[in-house]
Amino acid sequence: MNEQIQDQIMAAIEAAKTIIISRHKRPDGDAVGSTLGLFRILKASFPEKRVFLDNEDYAEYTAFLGDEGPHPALEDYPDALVIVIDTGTLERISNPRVTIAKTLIKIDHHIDNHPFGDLSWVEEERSSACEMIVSFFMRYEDRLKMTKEAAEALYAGMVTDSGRFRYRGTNSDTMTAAARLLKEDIDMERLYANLYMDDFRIVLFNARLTEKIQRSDHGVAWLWVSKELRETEGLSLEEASNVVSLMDSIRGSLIWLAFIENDDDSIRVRLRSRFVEVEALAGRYHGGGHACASGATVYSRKEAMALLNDADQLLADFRKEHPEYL
Ligand SMILES: [Mn+2]
Repeated sequence: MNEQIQDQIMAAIEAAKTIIISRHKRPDGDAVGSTLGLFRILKASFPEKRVFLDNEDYAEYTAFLGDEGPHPALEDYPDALVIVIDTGTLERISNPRVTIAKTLIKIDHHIDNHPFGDLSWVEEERSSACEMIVSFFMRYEDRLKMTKEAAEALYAGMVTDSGRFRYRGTNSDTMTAAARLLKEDIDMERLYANLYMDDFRIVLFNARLTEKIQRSDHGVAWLWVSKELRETEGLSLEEASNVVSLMDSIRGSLIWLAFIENDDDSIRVRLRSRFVEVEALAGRYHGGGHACASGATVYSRKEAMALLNDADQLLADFRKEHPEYL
């Protein structure tokens, strides 16, 4: 099934004159890496084709991966093949023009509650969308060209989405794909320095915020970042959202949540977990994602506390069944 879809995607790529690649809003390392990686592979493999990236936003912390090239014109769309990577729903795509494309392809590893596209290749168990792009490349290696710059972008996405190869979904396919990329002589020291260093002000902020972590009755760890706090600390939304990782190593806290007040009145919720799955919970609060890493949105403090309460109940139920998990 997946092989057949990949063959169809490869045929569509080979037939297209114009290819446009898009990803989700507020892109993470995987969204940037997978789109930039495929973009560079296709540019190197098919110099005669017009290949573009087209997105309305980008991520500061992956800017070191390099230039995304010029945007296509609106007139390019009706004849174009558009490939959307790492994006579960149409609404999350950082490019509203995708719907006027001649052909739309979805390549993704999020839970597929909202299918879209003329062709859709979704593997929910994959550790990253970048891993899918690399395995796609390896399947057609006789017809495609890898470059060092493409490999760097793809490796960055694999590393970040798998939590440096720690999260669920990391398996022998992941390592095979990573091993293939390492043949391209990636500068690993530079890559990790760019991905994982924090400014000193962020380190100090994290130290202060760590003291503010709260835990619910059954151990759900949570943090609240108000709009006011973001402003006094001079934090971007992206920086504020990263506080979720401060809670990822607390014994007994199998679920952890960060609430980040947006500029409007909505509140972004980042849900993370180990062993117990939180995707269905996120789904009840305008969200979704992966089994153990999801996002949601709530619109009041009250709704946020309802979500927290549901998470607490979920963890209580899970603990009854699985007291052995730490
Ligand atoms: Mn991803």
